[in-house]
Amino acid sequence: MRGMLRAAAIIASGIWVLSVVMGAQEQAPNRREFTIVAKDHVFTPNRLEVSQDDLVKITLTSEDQPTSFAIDAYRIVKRAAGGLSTTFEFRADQAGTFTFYCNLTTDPSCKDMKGTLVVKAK
Ligand SMILES: [Cu+2]
Repeated sequence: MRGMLRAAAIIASGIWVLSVVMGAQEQAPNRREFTIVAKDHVFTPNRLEVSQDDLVKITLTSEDQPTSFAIDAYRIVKRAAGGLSTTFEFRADQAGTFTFYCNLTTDPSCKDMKGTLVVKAK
């Protein structure tokens, strides 16, 4: 009797593990890629729309001055040197509308470099 219960428990836990693994596969993250060009103190595009939990890959390309891409709520600050690119990824786990901006202070126009990230709730 005890052995049968144990066998049943093992089978049940096996089914549980299988369902967790299959569930994880179903929830494989959506990947989104964007290239943002910074030129003349403007980000192009200046609006990104993704869904919550998307894996977002951004390539930030400076076409003139050094620039950066910062989103406070996501604790992201990435720099691209003048004429160069930087690539980074993050999971858009917080829904909402966020401002991304250049946090450099070397040029007064940097404070006008802004865009919007929209993360649609699941
Ligand atoms: Cu700037």
